[in-house]
Amino acid sequence: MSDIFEKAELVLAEINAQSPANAAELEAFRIQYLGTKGLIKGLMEEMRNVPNERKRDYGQLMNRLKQDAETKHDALKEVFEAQAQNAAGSALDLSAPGEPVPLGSRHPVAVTMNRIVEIFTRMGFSVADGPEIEDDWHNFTAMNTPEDHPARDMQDTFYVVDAPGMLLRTHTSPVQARVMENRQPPIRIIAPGRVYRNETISTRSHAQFHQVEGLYIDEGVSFADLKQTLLYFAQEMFGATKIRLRPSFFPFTEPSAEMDIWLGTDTEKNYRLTKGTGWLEILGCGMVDPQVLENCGIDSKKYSGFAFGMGIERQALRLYEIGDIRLLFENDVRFLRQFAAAM
Ligand code: 2NL
Repeated sequence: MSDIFEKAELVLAEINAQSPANAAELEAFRIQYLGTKGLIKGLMEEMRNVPNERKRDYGQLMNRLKQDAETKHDALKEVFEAQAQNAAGSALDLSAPGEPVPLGSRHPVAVTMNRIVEIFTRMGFSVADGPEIEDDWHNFTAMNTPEDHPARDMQDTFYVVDAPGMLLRTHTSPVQARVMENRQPPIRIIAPGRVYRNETISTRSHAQFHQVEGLYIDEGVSFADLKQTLLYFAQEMFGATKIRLRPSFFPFTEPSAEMDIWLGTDTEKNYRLTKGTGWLEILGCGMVDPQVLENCGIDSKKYSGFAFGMGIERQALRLYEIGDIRLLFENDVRFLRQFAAAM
């Protein structure tokens, strides 16, 4: 009886040695081994001649034969089908010219904001972010602008009807207030973002614009640190060689100043831009009022700091010589496309 086992073993070895090279050879393989008149079927029929005590072993051998043949067949079938599909695909003309993908461009306000952010991050500032819908405390009160303060008139905003005390932030200071509340100095952050004003009084002004504010708090931070930091910024951003600080007022800084950069009057453009003075106003700044530090949980006896803020739209107009601020918000692609080269 062992000759039937031998024969089956031989067929098994044969199956494993086969490697059909294409679909036709694979079909021949299937008919030869797995077909209804195939070798495996024939071997199965021999089962009745196998003695009872060896039927189990024979059955197992049959299972292996069937499994090996089927596994090989199914795997190769997949390969040949994929090959056939690829061959059909090559009817595509791969040398045909591609369809151009229209590239967008960054908005000039975003480009300007990124440049400002990049200069300050180089000096070790990190970027802070926060909500645009703020509460009264972070936007006004913590910033030394209580309910009856006249500065609130200049920063009138939009209020959330259903949530008393909630409003659209008028500057990014509340972002910095939140950072101060949450960690101790040294703090060196810039807060870029969108801010809002209710300026329905004048149709020429805008209810929405962008701002970058900066804050540096540590032991012994002085007005000299403010001057040198902002001079470096003026050099990097505008190639300016000189800055000028004029006394000013903000509720959240003391002393406060407006910073001008020196452009000179050599070119007609600079003459016009500086109204014949050679100086151009860029930003507001000052030493953080000790009361603001205390409001945000920072010991004003131990720490001091400086802060500054600037509107982005104005700087973008200057940087790209755009004549009218409204162009920035009309979203006319013929205008916006011109900044595709800027980053
Ligand atoms: C401007 C002037 C300024 C600040 C913003 C500030 C923030 C904190 C504390 C103290 Cl958390 N000050 N910000 C200071 C001075 C000026 O902005 O003209 N912005 C458009």
